[in-house]
Amino acid sequence: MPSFVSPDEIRTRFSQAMSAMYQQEVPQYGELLDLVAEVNQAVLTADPALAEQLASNGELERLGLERHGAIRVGKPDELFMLRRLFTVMGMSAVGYYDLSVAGVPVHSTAFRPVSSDALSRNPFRVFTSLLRLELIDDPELRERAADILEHRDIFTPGARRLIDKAERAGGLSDEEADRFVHESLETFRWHRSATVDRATYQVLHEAHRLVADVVCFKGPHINHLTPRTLDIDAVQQGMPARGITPKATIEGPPRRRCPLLLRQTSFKALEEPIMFQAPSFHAQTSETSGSHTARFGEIEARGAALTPKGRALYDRLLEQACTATGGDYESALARAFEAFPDQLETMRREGLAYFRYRRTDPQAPIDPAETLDALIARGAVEATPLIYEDFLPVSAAGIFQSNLDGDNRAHYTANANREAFEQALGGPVLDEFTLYGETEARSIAALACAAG
Ligand code: OOG
Ligand code: NI
Repeated sequence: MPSFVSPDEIRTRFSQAMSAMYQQEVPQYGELLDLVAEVNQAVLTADPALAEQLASNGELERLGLERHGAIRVGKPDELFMLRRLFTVMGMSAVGYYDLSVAGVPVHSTAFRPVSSDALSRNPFRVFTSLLRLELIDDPELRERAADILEHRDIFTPGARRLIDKAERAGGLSDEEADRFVHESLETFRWHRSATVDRATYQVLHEAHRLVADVVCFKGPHINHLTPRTLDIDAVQQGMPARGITPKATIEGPPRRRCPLLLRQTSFKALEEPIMFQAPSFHAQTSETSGSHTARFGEIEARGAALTPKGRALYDRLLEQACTATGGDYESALARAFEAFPDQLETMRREGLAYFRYRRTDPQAPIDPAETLDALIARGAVEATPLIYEDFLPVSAAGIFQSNLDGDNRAHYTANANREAFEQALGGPVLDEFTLYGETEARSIAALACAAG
């Protein structure tokens, strides 16, 4: 047997290489990392119990690692190839997100590790969006965009060869894995020169800023990376003092004793200099220098994964906060979420969140007749919430929107097209609820097994 590097290890090498590249490309992101590290350190110092808990779960060493990044691609076969590329790193497509409802002409999935083991080794995910050219009204422009995309290949020949190799052989050697990381990184790199002239960029930009971002460049530059923070409110407040402009509000649920799902915030995308291709003879201007706004930095804080019932309640309360009139958004959000139980045991008993069940003393016998609730009540079994590993469409739309001018908000009739997305992907996306449900069920099965 040849010895292969594990997909988890390849993912770790890849996310580290990506982080180094992005810090070089976007210095403000390095500044954000610095701030996050400072805030995390302050939280750990102030809360030794938390520090101990993170240390005992082996989470302390990984605290500074990126949790996710995002890219946007333009054509179905790019998404198809990405699925193959991410498979080499042990990442599968989980979830379907329709962002057309929020005026963003894309639909998306998250490539991420799936098993608890793989997630704990390295949780790196990539939120991946596919442009929906069919949502552009002007047929001529649509065709023009499709034609430009047709002429690009976002993957290097080396990356394609190594992906083939990994599929055929079932893995990559140490040296191949390094080359794979190096070659794959090229797909995510920023290119200062657009593949089109200024006039073309401008019409696409007018159709929608995202269309220009996806269509006019050689590749789908990574548009942000996101570390984990132990106090997202503190980082949000600390950004301006470091010359970083945060988006107006934190997306997701409010601050709570028992954190829910995902809270995230970002700094506004930077205006970066780019070069256009020389225009054709008839162009009105021959100016080739310009600027483009796409890349930013984000932070996240994760909490409990909710069941469909809990999620429905979350969605309803969020909607309530968004449509509330009078007062500021933060207080409306806090008020709305008073209706969501903020005690783990209540959340568990009401079936609002998923949990992992563990015996507190693996030696103590369990009576098979005893119910799970009784075991928990007498402290023989402990229930800890599963952490949410996915994304939230309303939050994602908020992150997208914070980087689009107010006037760039398009109105599409909501029309999810999961079928077309999965066809491009080359297979179905996994269902997040099923994954959490299975993890919970496995932990219960282990208890049943212990009880004979
Ligand atoms: C992706 C925005 C969504 C998140 O964390 O929800 C996102 C993008 O701007 O391409 O990254
Ligand atoms: Ni993000």
